[in-house]
Amino acid sequence: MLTQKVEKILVTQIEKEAYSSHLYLAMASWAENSGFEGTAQWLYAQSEEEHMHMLKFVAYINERGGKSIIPAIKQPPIDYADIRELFEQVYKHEKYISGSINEIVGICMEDKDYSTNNWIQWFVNEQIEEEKAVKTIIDKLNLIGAHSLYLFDKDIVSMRNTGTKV
Ligand code: OFO
Repeated sequence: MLTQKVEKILVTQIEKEAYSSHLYLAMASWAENSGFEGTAQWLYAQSEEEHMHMLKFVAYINERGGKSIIPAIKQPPIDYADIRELFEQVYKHEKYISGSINEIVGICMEDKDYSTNNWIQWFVNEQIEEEKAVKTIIDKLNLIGAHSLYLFDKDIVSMRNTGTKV
């Protein structure tokens, strides 16, 4: 059984994961319309992954006797100045999500909910991987000039195709 505090923070996370999926979907659409097909593919895949994260929270809360609430999702930004700004926003968002996951760990410890603490560790590790992947992309962008963006975009596709965690 979940404590009230643990249930409340897990339900809040459903909305955050749903928004992540929505945000990356909007970014994918922007990238597609801006000619960055590889980046669009990467972002569509990220959006699906975030949707799966949301479902994990829904299932876990219900399994543990809580009540999952499916929230309204706010409108993500429509436009970006350029591809660099887009990835900076992804990085900022992932760091924000890592902070939320850490808060969940904190509440689990306070309420001595060691089962949920154990369950949430998957997300702790996932966030390390996601932050690392986005940081790698930003590092690549910082190394190249504008004329090389086409090659960069192809490189992002290969990151997905070779199974590099993104
Ligand atoms: Fe960005 O990964 Fe969900 O939690």
